[in-house]
Amino acid sequence: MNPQVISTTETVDFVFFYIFGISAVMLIGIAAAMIYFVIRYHRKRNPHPTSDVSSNIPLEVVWTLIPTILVMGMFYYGWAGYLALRNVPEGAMEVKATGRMWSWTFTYANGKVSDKLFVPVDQPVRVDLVSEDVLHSFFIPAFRVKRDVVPGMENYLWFSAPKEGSYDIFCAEYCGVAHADMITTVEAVSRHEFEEWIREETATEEAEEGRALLSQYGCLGCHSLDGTPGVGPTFKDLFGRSATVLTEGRERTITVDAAYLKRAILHPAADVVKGFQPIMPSYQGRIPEHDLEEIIEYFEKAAEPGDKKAGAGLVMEKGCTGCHSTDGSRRVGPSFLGLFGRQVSLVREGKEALIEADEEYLRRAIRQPAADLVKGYPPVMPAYADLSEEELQAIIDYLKSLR
Ligand code: HEC
Ligand code: HEC
Ligand SMILES: [Cu+2]
Repeated sequence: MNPQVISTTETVDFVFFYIFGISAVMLIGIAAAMIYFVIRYHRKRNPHPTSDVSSNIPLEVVWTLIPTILVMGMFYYGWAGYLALRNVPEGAMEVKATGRMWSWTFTYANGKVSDKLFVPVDQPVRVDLVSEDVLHSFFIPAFRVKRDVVPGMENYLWFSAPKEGSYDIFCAEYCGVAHADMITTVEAVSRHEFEEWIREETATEEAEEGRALLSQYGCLGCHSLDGTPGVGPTFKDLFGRSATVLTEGRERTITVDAAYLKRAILHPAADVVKGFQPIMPSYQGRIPEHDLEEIIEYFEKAAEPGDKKAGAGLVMEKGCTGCHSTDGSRRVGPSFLGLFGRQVSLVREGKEALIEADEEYLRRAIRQPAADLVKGYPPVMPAYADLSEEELQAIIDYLKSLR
């Protein structure tokens, strides 16, 4: 059996139907013979035992040989199938699956992390299985693969998705109260789509490109990024701020949005920011549409605090979303939605207390979850002592943004 050609689904299904088929034939054959004998040799028909057969060598050889061949056949196909499941085809893509109470995350070769397993179709994928806490089991029913995920042990499985689509992934080893929530999917997409997805830039890379364009077009000679005054207004906190501009000699107040930015870059003389000289050159015809869009996007993105974006990624990577929803629904833990500033009933050293969820409280709830317990919830949150200070801050900023 060549695992390059035969998928895990075909391998397992073949062995299953082979053994099932033999079992069915045996069941029917034995039951039929038994019923026939019961009737044929019923005492009423044969009041006196007549047979005195003591042995029949050919018969004994037949009933030993046939079952032996059948059972060895089951063994052969079972073993060949097992090898096919354990021998990962050459050129398989490697992904690390991390299981924890109660979520899965996937880490790809380039460092990208996701909560669904993205794979190209017809590509063998080797999944290395890692547990951060207890025993889990990684199970993709559609591909007939299931393997325990054991803390401290290296384990793996492989599969190849034959068609584009979404295939369930379960945890198949009871691992605590929210075990049933350890569900995610394999997202099998075309190779082209996968390449795009895996290369999708992180926020930092996008920001770097935006800055590179600003420098390429010479904008940074007159505009600063960090708030220092220059010939032109600073780009710091540009998007969304209000500015007083002179339009045809008349003063008006505008809010910086995409349309305004476009006008400011292509026709700087149309609106001149108050307090500045009208010396900005027009970039009409000098910036390709594509670059212009990217610059505007850069300004838009720069308006969102970077920590918020990083925080959203972190709560997925660290597995917080396995226990906390961001949409207000109750999971194992309270929802993150509207948490900041909420009144929280706590059990602290056995006594109840009502406090407001401020930054200090969030920090403690993440670093030392056992210190204060939110009333009505089990004490199952792990302590995240290894989060760096920046990571913690990014998570807190993100939580604050979930109003
Ligand atoms: C020669 C200096 C100079 C260069 C080069 C320059 N600008 Fe300007 N820019 C200015 C000045 C001065 C103003 C304020 C007067 C005005 O509105 O025209 C301004 C205004 C702006 C504004 C409006 C800002 C606000 O606060 O409302 C935007 C946006 C802007 N520039 C973007 C750019 C971009 C993008 C580039 C590069 C593609 C660029 N500028 C290149 C001098 C410059
Ligand atoms: C294993 C499930 C689990 C995981 C994983 C988990 N938590 Fe929790 N968390 C809980 C439970 C249960 C509570 C409520 C009981 C308590 O206070 O410990 C809670 C409480 C909290 C609270 C206080 C909530 C409130 O309403 O006052 C915060 C904040 C919090 N978690 C943040 C996090 C962050 C951030 C992460 C990821 C770094 C995380 N949690 C991971 C289960 C979890
Ligand atoms: Cu599990």
